[in-house]
Amino acid sequence: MAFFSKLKDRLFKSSSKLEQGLEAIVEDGGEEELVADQPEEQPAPAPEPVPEPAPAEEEPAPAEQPEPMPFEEPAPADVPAEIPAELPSEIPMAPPSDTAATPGFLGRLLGRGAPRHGVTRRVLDDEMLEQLEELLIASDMGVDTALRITANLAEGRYGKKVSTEEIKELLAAEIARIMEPVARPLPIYAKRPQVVLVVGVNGSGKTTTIGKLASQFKAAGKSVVIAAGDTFRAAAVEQLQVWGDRAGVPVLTAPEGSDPASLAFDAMTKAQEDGADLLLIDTAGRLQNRTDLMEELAKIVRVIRKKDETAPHNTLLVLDATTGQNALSQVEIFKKISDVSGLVMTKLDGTAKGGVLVALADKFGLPIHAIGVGEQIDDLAPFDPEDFAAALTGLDRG
Ligand SMILES: Nc1nc2c(ncn2[C@@H]2O[C@H](COP(=O)(O)OP(=O)(O)OP(=O)(O)O)[C@@H](O)[C@H]2O)c(=O)[nH]1
Ligand SMILES: [Mg+2]
Repeated sequence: MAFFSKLKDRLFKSSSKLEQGLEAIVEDGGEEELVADQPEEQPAPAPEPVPEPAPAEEEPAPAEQPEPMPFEEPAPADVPAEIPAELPSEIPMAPPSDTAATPGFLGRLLGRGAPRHGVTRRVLDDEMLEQLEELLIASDMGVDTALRITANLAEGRYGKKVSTEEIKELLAAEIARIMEPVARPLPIYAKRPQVVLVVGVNGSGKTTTIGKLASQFKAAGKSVVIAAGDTFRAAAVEQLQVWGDRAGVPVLTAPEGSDPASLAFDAMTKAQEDGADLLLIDTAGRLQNRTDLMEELAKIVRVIRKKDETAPHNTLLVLDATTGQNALSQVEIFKKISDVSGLVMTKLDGTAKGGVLVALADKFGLPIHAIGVGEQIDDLAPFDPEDFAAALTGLDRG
Protein backbone atom coordinates (compact mmCIF):
# COMPACT_ATOMS: atom_id res chain seq x y z
CA MET A 1 0.00 0.00 0.00
CA ALA A 2 2.41 2.58 -1.27
CA PHE A 3 0.06 5.47 -0.95
CA PHE A 4 -0.67 4.72 2.66
CA SER A 5 2.97 4.89 3.66
CA LYS A 6 3.30 8.13 1.75
CA LEU A 7 0.27 9.57 3.46
CA LYS A 8 1.42 8.36 6.83
CA ASP A 9 4.77 9.89 6.23
CA ARG A 10 3.25 13.14 5.26
CA LEU A 11 0.74 13.17 8.05
CA PHE A 12 3.54 12.50 10.45
CA LYS A 13 3.09 15.71 12.34
CA SER A 14 -0.56 15.17 13.07
CA SER A 15 -0.22 11.53 13.87
CA SER A 16 2.74 12.07 16.15
CA LYS A 17 0.83 14.69 18.07
CA LEU A 18 -2.18 12.48 18.58
CA GLU A 19 -0.06 9.40 19.02
CA GLN A 20 2.14 10.96 21.65
CA GLY A 21 -0.92 12.27 23.44
CA LEU A 22 -2.45 8.80 23.52
CA GLU A 23 0.75 7.29 24.83
CA ALA A 24 1.01 9.93 27.53
CA ILE A 25 -2.59 9.38 28.60
CA VAL A 26 -2.23 5.62 28.90
CA GLU A 27 1.04 5.98 30.74
CA ASP A 28 -0.43 8.50 33.13
CA GLY A 29 -2.08 6.20 35.65
CA GLY A 30 -1.46 3.07 33.65
CA GLU A 31 0.50 0.10 34.86
CA GLU A 32 3.01 -1.93 33.01
CA GLU A 33 1.96 -5.51 32.76
CA LEU A 34 4.65 -8.01 32.04
CA VAL A 35 3.64 -10.43 29.44
CA ALA A 36 5.62 -13.58 28.96
CA ASP A 37 8.12 -13.19 26.21
CA GLN A 38 7.66 -15.42 23.28
CA PRO A 39 10.32 -18.16 23.23
CA GLU A 40 12.37 -16.26 20.79
CA GLU A 41 14.53 -18.03 18.35
CA GLN A 42 18.13 -17.62 19.35
CA PRO A 43 19.87 -15.57 16.79
CA ALA A 44 22.34 -17.77 15.05
CA PRO A 45 25.79 -16.90 16.46
CA ALA A 46 27.34 -16.52 13.08
CA PRO A 47 25.34 -14.99 10.33
CA GLU A 48 24.56 -18.02 8.30
CA PRO A 49 24.99 -17.70 4.64
CA VAL A 50 21.33 -17.34 4.10
CA PRO A 51 20.38 -18.01 0.56
CA GLU A 52 20.40 -14.63 -1.04
CA PRO A 53 16.92 -13.24 -1.22
CA ALA A 54 17.08 -13.14 -4.99
CA PRO A 55 18.94 -9.86 -5.16
CA ALA A 56 16.32 -7.39 -6.19
CA GLU A 57 15.57 -8.92 -9.45
CA GLU A 58 14.14 -6.04 -11.35
CA GLU A 59 10.55 -6.74 -10.71
CA PRO A 60 8.76 -6.15 -13.93
CA ALA A 61 6.25 -3.45 -13.11
CA PRO A 62 3.98 -5.41 -10.83
CA ALA A 63 0.48 -5.75 -12.06
CA GLU A 64 -0.39 -3.44 -9.24
CA GLN A 65 -3.39 -1.21 -9.12
CA PRO A 66 -2.59 2.17 -10.60
CA GLU A 67 -2.81 5.04 -8.14
CA PRO A 68 -6.48 5.56 -7.51
CA MET A 69 -7.94 8.73 -8.92
CA PRO A 70 -9.94 11.13 -6.80
CA PHE A 71 -12.87 10.95 -9.16
CA GLU A 72 -15.28 8.28 -10.03
CA GLU A 73 -14.91 6.78 -13.42
CA PRO A 74 -18.02 5.90 -15.34
CA ALA A 75 -18.10 2.61 -17.19
CA PRO A 76 -14.50 1.93 -18.17
CA ALA A 77 -15.53 1.37 -21.76
CA ASP A 78 -14.25 4.70 -23.05
CA VAL A 79 -11.09 4.86 -20.98
CA PRO A 80 -7.95 3.98 -22.87
CA ALA A 81 -6.47 0.91 -21.26
CA GLU A 82 -2.87 1.93 -21.57
CA ILE A 83 -2.89 4.91 -19.22
CA PRO A 84 -1.50 3.33 -16.07
CA ALA A 85 1.39 1.71 -17.89
CA GLU A 86 3.95 4.32 -16.95
CA LEU A 87 2.73 5.01 -13.44
CA PRO A 88 4.02 2.05 -11.43
CA SER A 89 7.66 2.86 -11.98
CA GLU A 90 7.15 6.10 -10.09
CA ILE A 91 5.46 4.49 -7.15
CA PRO A 92 8.01 3.94 -4.43
CA MET A 93 8.11 0.34 -3.40
CA ALA A 94 7.75 -0.50 0.27
CA PRO A 95 11.22 -0.48 1.81
CA PRO A 96 12.41 -4.06 2.01
CA SER A 97 13.91 -3.54 5.47
CA ASP A 98 10.39 -3.34 6.90
CA THR A 99 10.04 -7.06 6.70
CA ALA A 100 12.48 -7.43 9.59
CA ALA A 101 9.86 -6.01 11.91
CA THR A 102 7.17 -8.38 10.80
CA PRO A 103 7.39 -11.21 13.37
CA GLY A 104 5.02 -10.53 16.20
CA PHE A 105 3.66 -7.45 14.49
CA LEU A 106 0.21 -8.84 14.00
CA GLY A 107 0.17 -10.00 17.57
CA ARG A 108 1.10 -6.58 18.83
CA LEU A 109 -1.48 -4.99 16.62
CA LEU A 110 -4.14 -7.24 18.02
CA GLY A 111 -2.92 -6.55 21.53
CA ARG A 112 -2.54 -10.18 22.40
CA GLY A 113 0.91 -10.99 21.20
CA ALA A 114 3.90 -11.44 23.41
CA PRO A 115 5.78 -8.17 23.57
CA ARG A 116 9.23 -8.39 24.94
CA HIS A 117 8.91 -6.01 27.84
CA GLY A 118 5.30 -5.77 28.71
CA VAL A 119 2.48 -3.42 27.90
CA THR A 120 1.20 -0.44 29.79
CA ARG A 121 -2.53 -0.58 30.30
CA ARG A 122 -4.80 1.87 31.97
CA VAL A 123 -8.31 1.52 33.28
CA LEU A 124 -10.70 3.39 31.04
CA ASP A 125 -12.37 5.61 33.63
CA ASP A 126 -13.86 9.10 33.69
CA GLU A 127 -10.50 10.74 34.14
CA MET A 128 -9.02 8.95 31.19
CA LEU A 129 -12.05 9.71 29.04
CA GLU A 130 -11.76 13.37 29.94
CA GLN A 131 -8.10 13.39 28.93
CA LEU A 132 -8.99 11.71 25.68
CA GLU A 133 -11.66 14.33 25.02
CA GLU A 134 -9.16 17.09 25.61
CA LEU A 135 -6.65 15.48 23.30
CA LEU A 136 -9.19 15.11 20.51
CA ILE A 137 -10.33 18.70 20.93
CA ALA A 138 -6.70 19.84 20.83
CA SER A 139 -6.36 17.84 17.62
CA ASP A 140 -9.03 20.01 16.02
CA MET A 141 -11.83 17.50 16.00
CA GLY A 142 -14.18 19.94 17.66
CA VAL A 143 -16.00 19.55 20.97
CA ASP A 144 -19.13 17.75 19.76
CA THR A 145 -17.21 15.25 17.70
CA ALA A 146 -14.66 14.65 20.45
CA LEU A 147 -17.43 13.96 22.96
CA ARG A 148 -19.19 11.59 20.63
CA ILE A 149 -16.03 9.68 19.81
CA THR A 150 -15.02 9.24 23.44
CA ALA A 151 -18.54 8.16 24.40
CA ASN A 152 -18.40 5.50 21.71
CA LEU A 153 -14.94 4.44 22.84
CA ALA A 154 -16.21 3.93 26.37
CA GLU A 155 -19.15 1.82 25.34
CA GLY A 156 -18.66 -1.69 26.61
CA ARG A 157 -15.12 -0.89 27.71
CA TYR A 158 -15.68 1.40 30.64
CA GLY A 159 -13.76 0.18 33.67
CA LYS A 160 -11.63 -2.15 31.59
CA LYS A 161 -7.94 -1.89 30.98
CA VAL A 162 -6.69 -0.67 27.63
CA SER A 163 -3.27 -0.27 26.08
CA THR A 164 -2.13 2.56 23.80
CA GLU A 165 -2.26 0.27 20.81
CA GLU A 166 -5.82 -0.75 21.63
CA ILE A 167 -6.88 2.86 22.11
CA LYS A 168 -5.31 3.76 18.79
CA GLU A 169 -7.18 0.97 17.08
CA LEU A 170 -10.46 1.92 18.67
CA LEU A 171 -9.98 5.56 17.88
CA ALA A 172 -8.99 4.82 14.29
CA ALA A 173 -12.08 2.65 13.89
CA GLU A 174 -14.33 5.43 15.24
CA ILE A 175 -12.73 8.02 12.98
CA ALA A 176 -12.97 5.75 9.95
CA ARG A 177 -16.64 5.15 10.74
CA ILE A 178 -17.33 8.89 10.76
CA MET A 179 -15.34 9.46 7.59
CA GLU A 180 -16.66 6.52 5.60
CA PRO A 181 -19.86 8.20 4.37
CA VAL A 182 -18.05 11.33 3.17
CA ALA A 183 -15.25 9.58 1.32
CA ARG A 184 -16.67 9.90 -2.16
CA PRO A 185 -14.73 10.57 -5.33
CA LEU A 186 -15.78 13.42 -7.55
CA PRO A 187 -18.67 12.01 -9.54
CA ILE A 188 -18.24 12.08 -13.29
CA TYR A 189 -21.42 12.60 -15.25
CA ALA A 190 -22.26 11.83 -18.81
CA LYS A 191 -23.00 15.54 -19.26
CA ARG A 192 -20.58 17.35 -21.56
CA PRO A 193 -18.99 19.53 -20.57
CA GLN A 194 -19.29 18.74 -16.90
CA VAL A 195 -18.76 22.11 -15.27
CA VAL A 196 -16.76 22.14 -12.05
CA LEU A 197 -16.69 25.45 -10.24
CA VAL A 198 -13.85 25.73 -7.74
CA VAL A 199 -14.29 28.08 -4.79
CA GLY A 200 -12.48 28.81 -1.55
CA VAL A 201 -10.67 31.50 0.38
CA ASN A 202 -7.45 33.12 -0.66
CA GLY A 203 -4.53 30.72 -0.73
CA SER A 204 -6.51 27.60 0.10
CA GLY A 205 -5.11 25.81 -2.95
CA LYS A 206 -7.81 26.27 -5.62
CA THR A 207 -5.48 26.90 -8.53
CA THR A 208 -3.10 24.12 -7.55
CA THR A 209 -5.99 21.69 -7.12
CA ILE A 210 -7.36 22.59 -10.54
CA GLY A 211 -3.93 21.90 -12.05
CA LYS A 212 -3.71 18.53 -10.32
CA LEU A 213 -7.27 17.58 -11.23
CA ALA A 214 -6.78 18.59 -14.85
CA SER A 215 -3.68 16.45 -15.04
CA GLN A 216 -5.42 13.42 -13.56
CA PHE A 217 -8.48 13.80 -15.75
CA LYS A 218 -6.21 14.12 -18.75
CA ALA A 219 -4.32 11.00 -17.73
CA ALA A 220 -7.64 9.19 -17.55
CA GLY A 221 -8.35 10.15 -21.13
CA LYS A 222 -10.68 13.07 -20.53
CA SER A 223 -10.56 16.28 -22.46
CA VAL A 224 -10.43 19.26 -20.16
CA VAL A 225 -10.69 23.03 -20.47
CA ILE A 226 -9.64 25.36 -17.66
CA ALA A 227 -11.07 28.84 -17.18
CA ALA A 228 -8.77 31.18 -15.28
CA GLY A 229 -11.66 32.87 -13.54
CA ASP A 230 -9.43 34.61 -11.03
CA THR A 231 -8.90 37.74 -13.07
CA PHE A 232 -7.88 39.79 -10.07
CA ARG A 233 -4.17 39.43 -10.47
CA ALA A 234 -2.04 38.58 -13.46
CA ALA A 235 0.09 36.20 -11.43
CA ALA A 236 -2.93 33.98 -10.82
CA VAL A 237 -3.48 33.60 -14.55
CA GLU A 238 0.19 32.85 -15.16
CA GLN A 239 0.17 30.28 -12.37
CA LEU A 240 -2.78 28.52 -13.96
CA GLN A 241 -1.13 28.62 -17.36
CA VAL A 242 1.89 26.84 -15.93
CA TRP A 243 -0.37 24.15 -14.48
CA GLY A 244 -2.26 23.91 -17.77
CA ASP A 245 1.01 23.44 -19.66
CA ARG A 246 2.12 20.76 -17.25
CA ALA A 247 -1.17 18.97 -17.59
CA GLY A 248 -1.41 19.56 -21.34
CA VAL A 249 -4.77 21.27 -20.99
CA PRO A 250 -5.91 24.54 -22.62
CA VAL A 251 -6.35 27.45 -20.23
CA LEU A 252 -8.71 30.26 -21.14
CA THR A 253 -7.63 33.59 -19.76
CA ALA A 254 -8.86 37.14 -19.75
CA PRO A 255 -7.03 40.41 -19.09
CA GLU A 256 -6.40 41.31 -15.48
CA GLY A 257 -9.38 43.00 -13.92
CA SER A 258 -11.86 41.85 -16.52
CA ASP A 259 -15.17 40.25 -15.70
CA PRO A 260 -14.72 36.62 -14.61
CA ALA A 261 -18.30 35.84 -15.58
CA SER A 262 -17.73 36.74 -19.20
CA LEU A 263 -14.58 34.64 -19.20
CA ALA A 264 -16.60 31.76 -17.77
CA PHE A 265 -19.13 32.25 -20.56
CA ASP A 266 -16.41 32.17 -23.23
CA ALA A 267 -14.86 29.11 -21.64
CA MET A 268 -18.23 27.40 -21.61
CA THR A 269 -18.61 28.19 -25.30
CA LYS A 270 -15.18 26.79 -26.08
CA ALA A 271 -15.72 23.68 -23.98
CA GLN A 272 -19.01 23.03 -25.76
CA GLU A 273 -17.51 23.64 -29.19
CA ASP A 274 -14.56 21.38 -28.42
CA GLY A 275 -16.84 18.71 -27.01
CA ALA A 276 -14.73 18.79 -23.84
CA ASP A 277 -15.57 16.39 -21.05
CA LEU A 278 -14.83 18.83 -18.28
CA LEU A 279 -14.64 22.53 -17.72
CA LEU A 280 -12.82 23.55 -14.55
CA ILE A 281 -13.45 27.13 -13.47
CA ASP A 282 -11.01 28.81 -11.09
CA THR A 283 -12.28 31.71 -9.00
CA ALA A 284 -10.75 34.49 -6.94
CA GLY A 285 -10.52 33.90 -3.23
CA ARG A 286 -9.91 37.32 -1.98
CA LEU A 287 -12.62 39.80 -2.68
CA GLN A 288 -13.28 42.78 -0.47
CA ASN A 289 -16.12 41.25 1.43
CA ARG A 290 -18.59 38.45 1.42
CA THR A 291 -21.15 40.33 -0.65
CA ASP A 292 -18.61 40.89 -3.41
CA LEU A 293 -17.71 37.24 -3.40
CA MET A 294 -21.32 36.18 -3.38
CA GLU A 295 -22.17 38.48 -6.26
CA GLU A 296 -19.22 37.36 -8.30
CA LEU A 297 -19.96 33.66 -7.83
CA ALA A 298 -23.67 34.21 -8.47
CA LYS A 299 -22.87 36.04 -11.69
CA ILE A 300 -20.58 33.27 -12.91
CA VAL A 301 -23.28 30.72 -12.20
CA ARG A 302 -25.97 32.83 -13.89
CA VAL A 303 -23.89 33.23 -17.00
CA ILE A 304 -22.90 29.59 -17.42
CA ARG A 305 -26.51 28.59 -16.89
CA LYS A 306 -27.39 30.52 -20.02
CA LYS A 307 -25.47 27.82 -21.83
CA ASP A 308 -26.47 24.90 -19.67
CA GLU A 309 -29.08 25.35 -17.03
CA THR A 310 -27.88 22.31 -15.10
CA ALA A 311 -24.39 23.82 -14.61
CA PRO A 312 -22.31 23.96 -12.52
CA HIS A 313 -22.48 20.24 -11.93
CA ASN A 314 -20.05 20.38 -9.03
CA THR A 315 -19.06 23.23 -6.79
CA LEU A 316 -15.85 22.23 -5.08
CA LEU A 317 -14.89 24.05 -1.94
CA VAL A 318 -11.14 23.91 -1.45
CA LEU A 319 -10.05 24.08 2.18
CA ASP A 320 -6.59 24.45 3.61
CA ALA A 321 -6.22 21.84 6.35
CA THR A 322 -3.63 23.96 8.15
CA THR A 323 -6.29 26.50 9.06
CA GLY A 324 -7.69 24.02 11.56
CA GLN A 325 -11.02 25.01 13.07
CA ASN A 326 -11.28 27.93 10.69
CA ALA A 327 -12.18 25.47 7.97
CA LEU A 328 -15.52 24.95 9.72
CA SER A 329 -16.54 28.59 9.39
CA GLN A 330 -15.34 28.62 5.78
CA VAL A 331 -17.70 25.79 4.98
CA GLU A 332 -20.54 27.64 6.66
CA ILE A 333 -19.87 30.80 4.68
CA PHE A 334 -19.43 29.08 1.32
CA LYS A 335 -22.47 26.93 1.84
CA LYS A 336 -24.44 30.16 2.17
CA ILE A 337 -23.04 31.85 -0.89
CA SER A 338 -22.70 28.90 -3.24
CA ASP A 339 -24.10 25.48 -3.73
CA VAL A 340 -21.12 23.55 -2.34
CA SER A 341 -21.32 19.95 -3.51
CA GLY A 342 -18.04 18.62 -2.18
CA LEU A 343 -14.73 19.38 -0.52
CA VAL A 344 -11.08 19.09 -1.35
CA MET A 345 -8.74 19.33 1.65
CA THR A 346 -5.31 20.61 0.76
CA LYS A 347 -1.99 20.78 2.61
CA LEU A 348 -2.60 17.66 4.64
CA ASP A 349 1.12 17.09 4.33
CA GLY A 350 2.97 18.62 7.21
CA THR A 351 0.07 19.84 9.25
CA ALA A 352 -0.84 18.97 12.79
CA LYS A 353 -4.44 19.87 12.06
CA GLY A 354 -5.75 16.94 10.05
CA GLY A 355 -8.26 16.33 12.82
CA VAL A 356 -10.44 19.08 11.44
CA LEU A 357 -11.53 16.72 8.68
CA VAL A 358 -13.22 14.57 11.27
CA ALA A 359 -15.11 17.58 12.61
CA LEU A 360 -16.07 18.61 9.08
CA ALA A 361 -17.34 15.16 8.20
CA ASP A 362 -19.28 14.90 11.44
CA LYS A 363 -20.79 18.35 11.19
CA PHE A 364 -21.57 18.84 7.51
CA GLY A 365 -21.43 15.42 5.93
CA LEU A 366 -20.23 16.95 2.65
CA PRO A 367 -18.32 14.53 0.44
CA ILE A 368 -14.55 14.81 0.64
CA HIS A 369 -13.54 14.15 -2.94
CA ALA A 370 -9.80 14.44 -2.65
CA ILE A 371 -6.92 15.48 -0.44
CA GLY A 372 -3.84 17.47 -1.32
CA VAL A 373 -0.64 16.06 0.10
CA GLY A 374 1.97 18.25 -1.54
CA GLU A 375 2.64 20.88 -4.15
CA GLN A 376 3.41 18.60 -7.07
CA ILE A 377 1.04 17.62 -9.83
CA ASP A 378 0.58 14.07 -8.51
CA ASP A 379 -0.06 15.16 -4.97
CA LEU A 380 -3.81 14.88 -5.07
CA ALA A 381 -5.29 11.64 -3.86
CA PRO A 382 -8.69 10.17 -3.25
CA PHE A 383 -9.75 10.30 0.34
CA ASP A 384 -9.43 6.92 2.02
CA PRO A 385 -11.05 6.93 5.47
CA GLU A 386 -9.14 3.98 6.84
CA ASP A 387 -5.76 5.16 5.68
CA PHE A 388 -6.54 8.59 6.99
CA ALA A 389 -7.71 7.33 10.39
CA ALA A 390 -4.65 5.12 10.75
CA ALA A 391 -2.32 7.93 9.74
CA LEU A 392 -3.99 10.38 12.09
CA THR A 393 -3.87 8.12 15.13
CA GLY A 394 -0.44 6.71 14.35
CA LEU A 395 -1.82 3.21 14.04
CA ASP A 396 0.69 1.01 12.34
CA ARG A 397 -1.06 -0.92 9.62
CA GLY A 398 2.17 -2.28 8.28
N1 LIG B 1 2.13 21.58 0.91
C1 LIG B 1 1.08 21.80 0.13
N2 LIG B 1 0.96 22.99 -0.45
C2 LIG B 1 -0.11 23.20 -1.25
C3 LIG B 1 -1.10 22.20 -1.46
N3 LIG B 1 -2.03 22.73 -2.28
C4 LIG B 1 -1.64 23.98 -2.56
N4 LIG B 1 -0.48 24.28 -1.94
C5 LIG B 1 0.28 25.54 -1.95
O1 LIG B 1 -0.52 26.56 -1.39
C6 LIG B 1 -0.23 27.81 -2.00
C7 LIG B 1 -1.52 28.46 -2.48
O2 LIG B 1 -2.06 27.63 -3.48
P1 LIG B 1 -2.95 28.22 -4.66
O3 LIG B 1 -3.36 27.07 -5.48
O4 LIG B 1 -2.30 29.35 -5.31
O5 LIG B 1 -4.17 28.75 -3.81
P2 LIG B 1 -5.43 29.57 -4.34
O6 LIG B 1 -6.59 29.12 -3.54
O7 LIG B 1 -5.55 29.46 -5.81
O8 LIG B 1 -5.02 31.04 -3.93
P3 LIG B 1 -5.62 32.42 -4.47
O9 LIG B 1 -5.62 32.34 -5.95
O10 LIG B 1 -4.67 33.44 -3.95
O11 LIG B 1 -6.97 32.57 -3.88
C8 LIG B 1 0.74 27.49 -3.13
O12 LIG B 1 2.03 27.80 -2.69
C9 LIG B 1 0.59 26.00 -3.35
O13 LIG B 1 1.76 25.40 -3.83
C10 LIG B 1 -0.94 20.92 -0.80
O14 LIG B 1 -1.74 20.00 -0.89
N5 LIG B 1 0.17 20.79 -0.02
MG1 LIG C 1 -5.63 30.88 -7.29
